[in-house]
Parts: sequence; C-alpha cells; structure tokens
Amino acid sequence: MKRITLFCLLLITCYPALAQNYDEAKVPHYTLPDVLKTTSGKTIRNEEKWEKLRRPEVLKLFEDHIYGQMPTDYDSIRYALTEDDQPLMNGKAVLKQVGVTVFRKGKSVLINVVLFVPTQARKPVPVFLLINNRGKENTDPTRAKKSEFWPAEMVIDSGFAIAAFHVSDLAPDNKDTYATGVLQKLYPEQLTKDNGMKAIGAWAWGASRVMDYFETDKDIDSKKVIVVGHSRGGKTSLWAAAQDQRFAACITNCSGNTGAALARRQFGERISRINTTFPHWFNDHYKKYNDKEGALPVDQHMLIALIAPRPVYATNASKDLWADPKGTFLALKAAEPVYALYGIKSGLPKDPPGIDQPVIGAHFGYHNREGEHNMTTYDWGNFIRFARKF
Ligand code: GTR
Repeated sequence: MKRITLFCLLLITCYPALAQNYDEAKVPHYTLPDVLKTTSGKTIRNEEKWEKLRRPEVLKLFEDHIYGQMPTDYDSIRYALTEDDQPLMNGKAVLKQVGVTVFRKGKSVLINVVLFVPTQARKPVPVFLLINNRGKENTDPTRAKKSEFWPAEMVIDSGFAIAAFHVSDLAPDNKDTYATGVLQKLYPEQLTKDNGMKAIGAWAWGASRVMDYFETDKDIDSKKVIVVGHSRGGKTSLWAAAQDQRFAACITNCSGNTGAALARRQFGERISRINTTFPHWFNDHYKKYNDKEGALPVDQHMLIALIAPRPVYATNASKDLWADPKGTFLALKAAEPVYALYGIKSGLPKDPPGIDQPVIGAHFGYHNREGEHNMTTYDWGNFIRFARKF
C-alpha cells in the first residue's frame, strides 16, 4: 500500500516532465502562420508594406497574446553616474556605475547599471548589454568574482564595452512578488489587463531605459547596442529588440520555449508547462494556449522577424533539449522571408549545423554548443565574432 502511494506521488510530481516530448518522430505535423500574410489576407511583398502594415500587426499580436503591452510613457528619467578614476583590468577599462531612475506619477524605480568601457578603443564604442537573470555576483563590478556568464575582461580585450543590469530591479522573478517593481510602482493599470505587461515585459522595458541612458553617454555608440540574454533573459532580449528598434542586434542564448524556439513543434518545454511553472512571465491571455499551440496567431519565427533587418544570433546547447535546439534553428529559417524583403540572405544552411559548428553571418548567427544549459566563454567568443561582422 505504502509503495503504491509512493509510486502515485512520484508519478504526479514527475508527470509534467515526463509528458514533454524529446523524440523527433513524435513532433506533430504543423503549419506555421505565414509571417508575410496580413490578418485580412494580403500578401506582403516589400519592406515598405512590411513596416507599414504587417510589422505593427505582428507586434500587436505578440503584445496581446504573449508578452503584454509595453508602456513607453514616463514623466522623467535621471542618471546618477559614479565613475572610477583608476582604470581597472590592468588599465584596460574604466568602470561606470549608473543609477537610472525613472519617475511616473510621483513614484520611481531605480535600475543599477554596471558598465565597463575599454580605455584603448576609439570612442564611441559598441556595447554588449546583458539582461542578467542570474546572481548579481555574475556581473561583479569589483572583478573580485569573475564569471563566464559575463566575461567582462574578454569583451574589453576585444575592444567592446560591456554592461549589465539585474532583472530584480524591474520585477522580482517570483510569482508572488513580481508585481512589486515597475508594475505596482509605475504601471499599476497593467495589472488589471488580460494583455498587461508581466515580468518578462518589465525586464525588456528596463533594457529600453538603459538604452535611454546609452543615448546620453558619449563613450557609447548608441547605434551599436547589442542586447544579450540567456534563457528567460534570452526570451527577454528578443522581446526587447522586437519592440525597441534602437537595439542594433539581438543575442538570444538557450532561450527555448517562448524565446527563439518554435512552439508548434511541442518539443521539450511547452506553453502549458511554462505558464504553470512561471505564471508571472507572460500575460494572462497566453494561458489560453496551454496545450493549444496551433491556435496561436503567431509562432516564434515571427518574433525574430520583428527584429529584421537587424542581426540576430541564437544559440543552444547539445544537452539542453528542453530548449529545443532544432526548433530554434527552424525559427531562424522561418524568419528569412522577412529579411529577404530587405535583400538580406541569412547564410544559414538548410539543416541545423553540427555541435560546435557555429554559422556566423552578418545578419544571422547560430550555434549548438556541446554541453549544458548555460552561457559560457565559448558562446561569448562567437558573439564577439558575430558583432565584428556587422
Ligand atoms: C527553466 C524554464 C526555461 C528557461 C530556464 C532559465 O526552468 O523552463 O524556459 O527559461 O528556466 O531561465 O534558465
């Protein structure tokens, strides 16, 4: 009896994980929504019509059904800069710490930005901006702690600036407290809407406010800001770049479901699972698509298409089937028609390249690194190569 109870308990706890498919043969037959066909059935044949008709429509579909609205109004923004006189990293970089405070209706939110600028490079310099969803020690300004997740020394040596902010400054990554940041303080009305912004929207909003700061910093080339995110941060970097066209390029690392991987493949993590485990990431409307991927008016290739003609680099790791490496590659491929409107060829092969065989073009990059779900110096090395191409 005892054994049976234990078995049942185990089954209940493990069922959602077991229910995920990792077998290519079991991927259902699916048809992706046509990124070039408007809801009224018109076919888009050039970039003007894409930008005027279809792009706004697709952006709104993502807002309404997945990521929520992106409020852009605020009363004022203030930057408090602390700059170290003494260069760090053997004289190679200067540290700037910036407090970005955003005010609306008498309330405010503070975003802490860590920024290293190379001393040698000609100014203004391009910058990588990480949306940090891991521990704050990963972006240690003192450099007592160094992490592959944000290898500042390596990036500085390559002549780029590197910056980061932490997602908890915008919205705690917790289903019970996520609203206590930007949402309750600046945009409480978002909390009452089915298509209101939630945590991932708030993090992407934060990336845009850091972009506001970059536009005022003479050391930084604000036309060359590359937004980077890993996993949930990679879902956010895509959404940030999709809705804020000031970002020059997007890097989405192991972002998987509701990131760069196609939902309709139902491979690895699925919408029902992500909405159950992380109900605070996406808007309430998205819950309607639990186990109903086919009913979504979009799929993730259309999110990538929103970034066109700007470059996108997507990665995976070979042991991270949860994030569906093949589905990520196929999403990039399915975004190609929109880049083609701008005369851009993706340069991606027909089939996914092998493990540790990066394909790096001027507009698309993809690799599947040997190993686990993570962001490493292998990944960053390729991001730097990619950034140099454009
Ligand atoms: C997982 C989640 C993924 C991914 C990951 C992460 O638990 O299922 O969608 O976001 O967390 O952020 O590391």
